[in-house]
Amino acid sequence: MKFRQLALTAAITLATLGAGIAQAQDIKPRLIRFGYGLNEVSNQGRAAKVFTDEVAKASGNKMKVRAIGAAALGSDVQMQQALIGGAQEMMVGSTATLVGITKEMAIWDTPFLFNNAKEADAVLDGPVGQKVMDKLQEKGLVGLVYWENGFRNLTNNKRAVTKLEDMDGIKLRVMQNNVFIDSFKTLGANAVPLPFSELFTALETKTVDGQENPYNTILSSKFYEVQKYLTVTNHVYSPWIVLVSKKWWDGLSKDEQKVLLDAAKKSRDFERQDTRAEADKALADLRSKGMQVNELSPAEAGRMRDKLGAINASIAANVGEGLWKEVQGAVAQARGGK
Ligand code: KDG
Repeated sequence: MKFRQLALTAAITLATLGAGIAQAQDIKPRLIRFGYGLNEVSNQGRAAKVFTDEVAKASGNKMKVRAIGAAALGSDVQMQQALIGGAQEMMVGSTATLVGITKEMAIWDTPFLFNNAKEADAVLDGPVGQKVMDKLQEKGLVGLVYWENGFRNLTNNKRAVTKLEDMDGIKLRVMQNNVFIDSFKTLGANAVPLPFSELFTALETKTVDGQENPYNTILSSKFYEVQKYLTVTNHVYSPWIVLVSKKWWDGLSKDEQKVLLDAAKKSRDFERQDTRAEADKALADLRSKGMQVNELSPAEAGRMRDKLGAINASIAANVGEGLWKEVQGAVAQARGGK
């Protein structure tokens, strides 16, 4: 009799344990790989952590984000392809590297489009920013929000750039994007398109002489170790964009999609605040690390603006006159015009 009782008890225990594991497996969290290109200790890395925490909190840990930085999952372009194929769930990267997928993204590369962050936020978060973002869906990507990469400035190892002629012959790495290639060719540089993940090595081995990025990136990517001169140009405002694989997104419930969108918006607000706070002190940090910093004189800045204005017509032709005019109108409205 005793043996039968023992056997029955063991059977009930195993069944309960099995049900427990099965139940635990039923609520196994949905894993989300979120790739990005900068170091973990950067504005991009800090905002990715905020996104990770917000998703866990809002989903009751049913959705788990693994934020993977330093281009460990690939360059922007490689991650974009992984999202389109469904091999990776999410990423954040530059809108400029999306132009091979959605040509309208090139509108955000227009030199001197925005004068300040207020204008950028108003246009990117407004109807036309959403319209450009929605264009991605037909190519297998879902854009959630824009983050701030920031206003871009010039660094190089050849000479201080105090006038346009100083750009002549500088081998300048640019993003893989025709607007950036055309812009710096127009300014007299030898534009060399390279993925961000290859940039530090290219500078270190003198494959290229210089590059252009916001202060935050110059600091967090330690470009000051391999770059001597920094010229303040603020020649273009660069957005980042948080992207989801549409293949994967379409398989989520509406509640799960809402969790991701709400978390993305919270990460955007944090990222902009964090990036701007860091940018305010980054220039002083770069000086303290030995970079020789100069600002273009108003006359030379005006010459650069005039020279770069020449490529606006090709941008408008590429993205479509309608979108060009709509964005210009949104900028004018944000600037307080009509
Ligand atoms: O993930 C890093 C990329 O977004 C990169 O585009 C940043 O501004 C950048 C650059 O110069 O490539």
